[in-house]
Amino acid sequence: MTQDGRGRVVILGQGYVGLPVAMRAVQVGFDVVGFDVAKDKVERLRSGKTFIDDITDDEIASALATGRYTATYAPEDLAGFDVAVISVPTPLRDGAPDLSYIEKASDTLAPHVRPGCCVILESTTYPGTTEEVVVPRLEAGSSLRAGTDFKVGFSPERINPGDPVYGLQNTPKIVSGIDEASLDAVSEFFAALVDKVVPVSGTREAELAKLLENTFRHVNIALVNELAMYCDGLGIDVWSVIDAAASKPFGFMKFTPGPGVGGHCLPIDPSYLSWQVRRTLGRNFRFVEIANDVNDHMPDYVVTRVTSNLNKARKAVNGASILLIGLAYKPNSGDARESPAIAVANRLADLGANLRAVDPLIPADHVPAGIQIVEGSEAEVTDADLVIVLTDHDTVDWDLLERHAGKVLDTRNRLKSKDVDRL
Ligand code: SAJ
Repeated sequence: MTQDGRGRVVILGQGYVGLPVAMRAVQVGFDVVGFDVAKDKVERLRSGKTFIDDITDDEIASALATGRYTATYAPEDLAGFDVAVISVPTPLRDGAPDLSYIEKASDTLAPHVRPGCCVILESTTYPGTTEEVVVPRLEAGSSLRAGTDFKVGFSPERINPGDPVYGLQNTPKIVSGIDEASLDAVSEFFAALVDKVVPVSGTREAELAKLLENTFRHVNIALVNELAMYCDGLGIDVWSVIDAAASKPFGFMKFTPGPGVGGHCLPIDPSYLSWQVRRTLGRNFRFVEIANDVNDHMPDYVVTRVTSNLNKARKAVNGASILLIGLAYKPNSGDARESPAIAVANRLADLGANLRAVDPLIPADHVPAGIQIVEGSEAEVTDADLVIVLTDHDTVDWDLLERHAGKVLDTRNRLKSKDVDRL
């Protein structure tokens, strides 16, 4: 126990979820071990260097300076913990949940589980994972009984990278346990870190609440994406329709069409839910299936709009000089994971287009081969046969594009000129 008795916390996974939890736990007085299997990440942390947008070098250096933050890739450093938090990736593999990271983390942690400790899973996963996957591994590796000897719970992450308003501390935190004592332990831990905890009745309810949050977004984005395709055929301005509907102060939440759905959450989380329903009940979760179909189709739809746009100028996609504005999956982020903009770029490259892209945020190693990153200069815009707005970073010179709106396909409704072609 540390001098103020907060206790010893180990956090498995020091990425965009685990690192903010580690930093906050140090801030409030815990003795924290940040464990990650990526040795390069651990070395960077040990040298006080960040690798995620939301945590600065200074925050890491301050944590190190307290003497209560240790970054490590050595499993033996997990020994003696009071609270363990598992914040590791849960990707899809061939359309099915890949729990290998959770399994590995549970097996690594298990030998260090001791009487009275508490293990909390944060990774987004399907209902049942905590009790059917994590608990058995912790019990097997420790010869202790969950509930009787140690506590276990689930508390979904709600870290929103780059969000200027909501961070770990001011976002309500759902907490759950395999039993009352576990719920109390999980609740007590996170109550020390965040402004508001939200206890729920069981770990499955907490696991499913997280999936509902993001499935809700995925389905509603698909709704407006499908509406956009039909509005184009009907000659109706879908953006005006959505803005008008959004004037309703209740019973409506605004979502906007785009080139598809990217990121580390929406393309993945809903499929964890539909996979669980299919595996357990043999049923298709139709809303998720339809949303996946619609959102996955948007890059193809954008390419059909590019083709018809060039055809009006009697040009083919093959050989056309196309300037892409934005490659990341969402504005003001450099994250390219599952980016629909890159899906569009790859399709256009396959059709023989000459592609250049303006994206000051995306790391060079995330730019697909064959696409040249350029400055958004006047020359680049005037030389292009077509400019496509795919991700509307604030740093783009939008006035310049307004002046050349006649050659722009805007998938984000960022330009206001009547000459622009928009989804
Ligand atoms: N998108 C649209 N239309 C919309 C909203 C989003 O096409 O109306 C696209 C985005 O361009 C992006 C994708 O969907 O490609 C996902 O966008 P997102 O705004 O959902 O951002 P994410 O993927 O970073 O989602 C995260 C989630 N946060 C967590 O899971 C902790 C989500 O719950 C948040 O609501 C979201 O951030 C947010 O609000 O920024």
